[in-house]
Amino acid sequence: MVCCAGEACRGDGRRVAFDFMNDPQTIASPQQPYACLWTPDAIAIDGKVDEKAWKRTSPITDFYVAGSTKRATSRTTARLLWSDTHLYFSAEMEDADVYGLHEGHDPPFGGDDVIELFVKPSRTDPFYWEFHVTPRGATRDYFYARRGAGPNERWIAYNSGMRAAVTVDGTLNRWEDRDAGWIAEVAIPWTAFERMGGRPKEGDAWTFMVARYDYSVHLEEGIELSASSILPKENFHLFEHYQDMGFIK
Ligand SMILES: [Ca+2]
Ligand SMILES: [Ca+2]
Repeated sequence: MVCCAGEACRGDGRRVAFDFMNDPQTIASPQQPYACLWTPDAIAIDGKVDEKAWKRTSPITDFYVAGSTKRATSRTTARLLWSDTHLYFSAEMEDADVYGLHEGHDPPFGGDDVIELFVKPSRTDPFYWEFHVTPRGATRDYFYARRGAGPNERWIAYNSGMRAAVTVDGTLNRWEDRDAGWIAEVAIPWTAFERMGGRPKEGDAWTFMVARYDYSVHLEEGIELSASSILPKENFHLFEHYQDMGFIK
């Protein structure tokens, strides 16, 4: 069956209409909305995407080189889930050269492999969020009150309370060999989104995009930027192109 913009298909084939937050004139993404499934079970944040709840989700596997319509070379499988307490995010990434130097929370940005989740609850309200995880387990979180209103340093001061765990299948920071990849598993408490009302209601629709920097000696250019939306430029802040996601119970 085909779902229209503003609807999501559930596993059982039912359509669920979304309530776009005070925003009837949504700039519709060409992508079908992602159905973000609810889970009553706690997710163990251990870098393993083996919970039953993860297996029930629909995987996000279409990733494009940023600024083009070309499919990404480095494959990514991302998933989203929600519960009463958290938004959960996971990404399983193929990566032949897993690399990351930074550690801890909110280290300076730059130079590491990184998986990024952008979340924008409304297409008309300017607020949006960005969450990072690197293969070394470094995390960053940003809240932007408005795009362009100052550098990232201004917005990284925000703390979401995110938790993340990573597993690496290969050898971190050893470029001479060939790695299989890495996995990031993330829990973001709904309090992180208090400025937009916190936890959504069933049937609400937000927007999101998953993005990635892959540095690799095995890639022709040495680096690949990819995203779960097609972006007209190499800029992950082009939120007009984020995908709708509906919160489904
Ligand atoms: Ca887990
Ligand atoms: Ca890499």
